[in-house]
Amino acid sequence: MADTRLPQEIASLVARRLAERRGEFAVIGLGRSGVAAACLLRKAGLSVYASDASGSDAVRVAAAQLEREGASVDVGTHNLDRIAQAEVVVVSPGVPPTAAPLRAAEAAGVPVVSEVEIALRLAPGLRYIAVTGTNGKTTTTALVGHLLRALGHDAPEVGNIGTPVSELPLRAEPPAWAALEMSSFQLHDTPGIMPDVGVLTTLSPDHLDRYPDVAAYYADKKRLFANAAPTSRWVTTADNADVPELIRGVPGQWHHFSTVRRDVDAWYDREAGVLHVLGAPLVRRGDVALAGDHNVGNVLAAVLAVMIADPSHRTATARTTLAAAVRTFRALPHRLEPVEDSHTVLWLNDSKATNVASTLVALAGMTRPTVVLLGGRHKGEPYTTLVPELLRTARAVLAYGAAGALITADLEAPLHGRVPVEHMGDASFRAVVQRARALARPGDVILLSPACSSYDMFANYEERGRAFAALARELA
Ligand code: UMA
Repeated sequence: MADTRLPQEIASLVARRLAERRGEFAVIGLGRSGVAAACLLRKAGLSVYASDASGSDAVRVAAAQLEREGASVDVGTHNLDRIAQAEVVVVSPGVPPTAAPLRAAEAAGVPVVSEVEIALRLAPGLRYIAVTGTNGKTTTTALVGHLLRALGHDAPEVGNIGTPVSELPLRAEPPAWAALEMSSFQLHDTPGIMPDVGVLTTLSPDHLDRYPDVAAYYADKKRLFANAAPTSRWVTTADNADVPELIRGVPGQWHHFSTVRRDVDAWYDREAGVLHVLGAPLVRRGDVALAGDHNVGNVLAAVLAVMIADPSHRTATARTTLAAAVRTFRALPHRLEPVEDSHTVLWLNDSKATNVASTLVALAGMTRPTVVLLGGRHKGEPYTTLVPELLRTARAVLAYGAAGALITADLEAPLHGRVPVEHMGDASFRAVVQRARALARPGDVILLSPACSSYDMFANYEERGRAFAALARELA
């Protein structure tokens, strides 16, 4: 039974319970989010019961830390009765809504919120630009943080990008601003979100291993606008077919960016090679050190968001500062990151491409024959949408890991033998990369852009990307 209360009701109920400081807060999951939330709640003087279904070494280390902070902790189990009696449940984003502790909380009418919600309530003065979207949100968030810092703000990047928001109020000098990346999982449980500017980068199917359908995933993305008002400021793309429907009727001042249209607030003059924002040229495309049109979109989105966030960000001096900052921004690791470029083969680590749409963007950017590594844990989307780009650019496809058979089944027939698809069976990641090396010819690209999560072989996409980079250096 889902919680039928309005987001505003849940947010104010949680705020009240935080202020009252009675009863117990139950934290579910002892990953980065859970640990940070539990520490913050303890520092705020609240009682905490934290639990994790796993008994892994990492969880035990986290549990020991939280016990030192005065929390009561269970490892390897959730005490459902205790959770049902909690004042508030704080859930980690990786815990699915169907998990037993969440069902117990809902059945008992206990409000369930994210670590982000707790942090925002306990950092009331924080100004933040929140970024969501299927792809581009991490790079856009990193750009927003980079630009805000260039303007002289202490503005860390937090949220899905890696650092829990709950770490901010614990700092000796909490920052005034933050660049906040929000995943759909986090938005699901952050009813009080009210950013200075909210950014929606792109929309396409993802996470179908967790959501029953695309509509449910999009509904969580829409929660960015849960507290929209006429004074809200929003930035989104004009280039996506699904965005207009999602934002229809959402109040606020809307600003659009585009890499194809010119009738918007931030646009790309492709012929002249110049990015324009709010009525004036900002920076030359050649001075932006990021590959691909999608990154032009990310830059336009980030600059637009930062400029509309505050009038002082729109002065002539600020504009010059922002342009200079765009020029010094570099690609993030695991996002089309060149990791080796010797002996005429270029190795690109795009391990962050954990969905089909993201891999499609990577393939569209390829200008050389490419040996493509696809695989990992399947997330529910068909791989057939990759066919046209694979036909255009792929020398071969290596389908590996748990999803290898599904990928092969989806691609083999439509590629008609014009692009060989090799199913790697239960080969190790090393064997897969070795095979890619053997297939690549001088001038080729070897691209790891898996379109799947990494969890069949690795702890996370970063570990997968590092393994690929190490093998690239060894084998090149
Ligand atoms: N767990 C339980 N009970 C359950 C299910 C899980 O106790 O029923 C436990 C697991 O055993 C584990 C913990 O919950 O110990 C996992 O928590 P988590 O997966 O939420 O991991 P965190 O370390 O808290 O990381 C989360 C985000 N992870 C996910 O959304 C899956 C991180 O995003 C984020 O950086 C971090 O919070 C800080 O905000 C990662 C991610 O993969 C990068 N995000 C997805 C994406 O980008 O596609 C959404």
